[in-house]
Amino acid sequence: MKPLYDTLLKKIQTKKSKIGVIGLGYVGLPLAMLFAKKGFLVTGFVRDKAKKDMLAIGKSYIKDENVLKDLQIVIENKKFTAKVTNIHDLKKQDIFIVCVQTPVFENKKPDLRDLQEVARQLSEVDLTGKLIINESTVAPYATEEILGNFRPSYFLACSPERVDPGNQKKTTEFIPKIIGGKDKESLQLASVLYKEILKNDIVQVKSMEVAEMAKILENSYRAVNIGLINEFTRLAENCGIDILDVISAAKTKWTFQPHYPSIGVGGHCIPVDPYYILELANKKHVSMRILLSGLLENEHMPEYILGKLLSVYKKGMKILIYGITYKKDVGDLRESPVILFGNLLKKKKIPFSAYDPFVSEEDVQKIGFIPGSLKRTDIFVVGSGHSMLSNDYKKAVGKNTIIIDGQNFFDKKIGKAVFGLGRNFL
Ligand code: SAJ
Repeated sequence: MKPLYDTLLKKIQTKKSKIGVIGLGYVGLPLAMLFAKKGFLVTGFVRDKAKKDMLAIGKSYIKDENVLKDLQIVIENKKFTAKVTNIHDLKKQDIFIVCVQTPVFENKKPDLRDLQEVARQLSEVDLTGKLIINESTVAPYATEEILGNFRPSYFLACSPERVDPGNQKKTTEFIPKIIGGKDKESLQLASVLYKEILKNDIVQVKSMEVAEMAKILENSYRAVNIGLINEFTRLAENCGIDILDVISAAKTKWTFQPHYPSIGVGGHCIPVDPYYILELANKKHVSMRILLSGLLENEHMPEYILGKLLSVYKKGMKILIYGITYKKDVGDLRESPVILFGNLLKKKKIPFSAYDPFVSEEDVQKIGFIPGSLKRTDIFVVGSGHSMLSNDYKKAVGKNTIIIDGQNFFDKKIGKAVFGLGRNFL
């Protein structure tokens, strides 16, 4: 493998290596931009022709200022092309960075279809001397199982994505990069490649499995700690103790990392990735009760908020849900707990409308909700704590409006009363 290694290493060091980024979502697109901005020739592969066409004219479907800016640069310098995935263009690449989604099915089992489809496509490419890097989140051993059986000699590494969507400060280039290799050469090649674009540490680990497990540990840690605070919130509420006072007191200890209660845990990572490790634990007959209870606690939060609403709701009252995305100031609906909450209302045949400054009326309709507007309402539900809410609420909240604050956005009484999580202002 040495000559193949030397050839690819040289190509990387002279920026002659052609990079194919497979999957151009929140992870793949910013990454493709970084490599293209650095002078590498990058081809971004998507399944959807509409996305390819948008990118070709410098328009981005990812609402991220940095990406939009970079897209103009890399189109001008002709370092980036978007393609609908095809074998002909895949064959031209020296390096493949796989950034496809790895969701779960309704039954919470891992859905690896996109990754398996990539493996099928790559099996038609002569991979001799090429490098594959898996950035998609998977359980330990999945990278090897799905991408490790091609012939003949190629290089394989795993470097799970750690993007924080919407975080304009900790963007891709500033996030420490964990890398595990199938062998020493693969690890070295991937490290040299990422060093070309990243401003933060490269964290080399002993194996791809360490990298795979570290990513899921990160997310599981967050899920369980959010679950713990949600559990404390239910008790605090029962005791008439303000949970935010408790958290701000606890966080004076350096060993306590604060997490906050909310209407629920959404996004493509925290509520999803831990199920990948639970699947592996099941196979290995290892019980992981703490992790599972944390996930279930979080999944219960939309119902908990519903209970609050039902305690004040009277037939005929107008309900407006403000914010349906999974996270503040991010226009992403994936696994949004607010959508779960809205569907609970629908199941009870309680009419409501939904408004989100980051979501078009058409997209609100697409998820089966009635688009709302910032007009006086009887019940105002805070679904996502968007910054714009500090102004927007004034148009919808009158002196008799009851607020169900699913994000503890308000810290004083407004309208008739505020029912928050572990705190009320009556
Ligand atoms: N949430 C709470 N309480 C909290 C924190 C979050 O209820 O204390 C809820 C949020 O409302 C949201 C969900 O959890 O619905 C996820 O929140 P998040 O801030 O973790 O948002 P993500 O999914 O964008 O987090 C990403 C994750 N990155 C990857 O998995 C690659 C996560 O691991 C990171 O910790 C996070 O970015 C980050 O802060 O970097």
